[in-house]
Amino acid sequence: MTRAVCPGSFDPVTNGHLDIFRRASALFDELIVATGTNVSKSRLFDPEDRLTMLREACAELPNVTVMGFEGLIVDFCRDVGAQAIIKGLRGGNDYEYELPMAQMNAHLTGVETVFVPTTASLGYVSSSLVKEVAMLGGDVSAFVPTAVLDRLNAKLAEGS
Ligand code: COD
Repeated sequence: MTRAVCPGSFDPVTNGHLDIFRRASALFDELIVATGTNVSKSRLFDPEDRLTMLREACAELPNVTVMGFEGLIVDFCRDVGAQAIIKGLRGGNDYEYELPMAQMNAHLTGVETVFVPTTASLGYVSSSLVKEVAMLGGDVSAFVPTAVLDRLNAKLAEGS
């Protein structure tokens, strides 16, 4: 049984993330999408909302489960018996950011990181840009699943 974990903030999950889930889930028997906290980023959605949106977005992917995690990702991988961490790469900046984390995680427990290149048409999509464009009144419907769009609009309406 091969099992991988795809971790992220997913604040919120985008079509770029979903594309990585779909493609990575074809490579492993089971894929666990794990939402955690990136301490260097401020967040819009609380962990429960991010979990709900991820579960709705992944409902059609039969071998994907969604979980939350706290603490080190390597400890979570050990707890769930995952052999690999999946990370999507959009370009050089992602690589520079992800490579030392992959090396640190390998050093800590030996878990391998598998990099999946973005689909070219989704390479410019990020949670941060989606939030910024939506906050300033732009249309982000092409970049997020419907479940996210509704919550994003509701969240922004709360703040206005
Ligand atoms: N196409 C392809 N991939 C994409 C796209 C896209 N359009 N958009 C984003 N991605 C990829 C990102 O490159 C990343 O690999 C993944 O999707 C998740 O992205 P985000 O932005 O939701 O998540 P991050 O980068 O904020 O998540 C960081 C973690 C929470 C995974 C990280 O901070 C972590 O592991 N924290 C736990 C604490 C820990 O173990 N720290 C030590 C690490 S060595």
